[in-house]
Amino acid sequence: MNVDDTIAAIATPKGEGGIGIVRVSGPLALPIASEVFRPSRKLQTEQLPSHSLTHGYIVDKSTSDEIIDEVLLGIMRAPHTYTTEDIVEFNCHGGIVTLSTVLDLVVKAGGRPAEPGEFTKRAFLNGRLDLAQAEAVAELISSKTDLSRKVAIQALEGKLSESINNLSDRVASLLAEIEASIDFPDEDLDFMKIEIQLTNSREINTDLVNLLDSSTEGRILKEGINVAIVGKPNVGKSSLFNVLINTARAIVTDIPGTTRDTIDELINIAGIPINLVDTAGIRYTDDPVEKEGVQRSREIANNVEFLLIIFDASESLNEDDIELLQIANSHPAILVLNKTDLNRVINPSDLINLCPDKRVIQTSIIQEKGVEQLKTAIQEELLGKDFTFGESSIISNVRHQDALRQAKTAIDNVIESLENDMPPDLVSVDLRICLDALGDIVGKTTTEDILDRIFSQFCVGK
Ligand SMILES: Nc1nc2c(ncn2[C@@H]2O[C@H](COP(=O)(O)OP(=O)(O)OP(=O)(O)O)[C@@H](O)[C@H]2O)c(=O)[nH]1
Ligand SMILES: [Mg+2]
Repeated sequence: MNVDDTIAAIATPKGEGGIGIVRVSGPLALPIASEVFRPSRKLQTEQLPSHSLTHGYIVDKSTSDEIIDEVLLGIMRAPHTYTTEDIVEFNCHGGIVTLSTVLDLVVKAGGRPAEPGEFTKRAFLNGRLDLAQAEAVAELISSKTDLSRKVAIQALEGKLSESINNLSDRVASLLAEIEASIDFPDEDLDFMKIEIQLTNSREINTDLVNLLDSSTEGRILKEGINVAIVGKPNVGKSSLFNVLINTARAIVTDIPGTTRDTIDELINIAGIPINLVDTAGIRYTDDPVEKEGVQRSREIANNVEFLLIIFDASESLNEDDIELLQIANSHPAILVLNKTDLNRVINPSDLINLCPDKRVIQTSIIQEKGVEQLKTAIQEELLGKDFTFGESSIISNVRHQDALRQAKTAIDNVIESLENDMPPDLVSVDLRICLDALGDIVGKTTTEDILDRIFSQFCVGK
């Protein structure tokens, strides 16, 4: 990729807005500004100080200085900028026609339309951000809850890279030691030395495992999770759906078989982005429309990542409930025992007898009782009881997770070789694999096509 030319893009969303920004980065940024911008005061663009805003106009010189927009010009001179290059930003009026016209003028004056993520890619190639930080920029932009924002900003600030670089340093010094013993084979291999190398390798392994462990929560926080409400008809599924999304969206009636199709809505429970799905009640039916709905519910019950399975406390369990309890036994789920305000026929123990590993939360959705306990239980089941967002890094990116797995396999092999007195050159091969895998995360060893794939997922203008 050429990093010597000057790139330009509309950096704000396409649509009407108070302001819209056209961003330009590269050696021609300032000459382009001189060409298309006319300050309202008698100033030369070249004289404007760095990191300043100046009022003026975008003018089209080809049509005798027609005014295109009234703008503020932001100037940021290299090297203290997002890309480390000269950057100018035109703060225009937000609106796609104006912004496109300004971008056209910038391109005519020597800019090239930027590819998705190209500004951030330059920040990476010019060494201002490492790859994990660059990826965190996209994660920050797409974060769906406050907690996922926290994970992203922590990575952008370099916390994750710090943990990875610390591990890399430890692997590198182990490698240096092992390579020294290859270079000087006559020296007696000190038994103590191998013990220390083993201890160090095991410590690296533990840290890799801890990072990998955080990826389950990290991925849920970043990508969210599908949670479906299932149960036989009339148990209160749609009522629970409405309470959790805080809107009377699903139709609730006392007629069993009310919900015929699935509906879903994105909600936030304790910082977890959840796509909540309401389903048709599962039962045997001859009605062709309901049958189709029940079929969908069964598919969802068997495929969705997490289930809230509802039972009616005022009715004894029937074979439809038994089918649901069997599904619960083989799926991540919470059992909800609803309608506890009515005459009670079943107790939590009746459910636990048939489904011993699952948690039962008792509710009366009509009285909004037990809903908070249910939310806490959902949070604990999805993130683990002890989850707190703290100092330690969280892995939220599949690419990082894969690289950490490779690093762990390699260090497992190192440990095995050291334990079995294998020759040091064999150990050093695995240590190099481990080092490269860690290097991939922060972009030290990442190939051009992987970089292209990563940055192509960004938005244009970032
Ligand atoms: N007494 C009592 N009634 C409830 C409770 N929760 C829901 N209901 C009532 O039960 C009936 C069925 O509720 P829905 O939410 O439509 O049940 P559903 O499981 O979605 O039913 P289908 O869509 O037919 O499968 C409605 O009349 C609700 O008002 C509760 O906790 N206590
Ligand atoms: Mg319903």
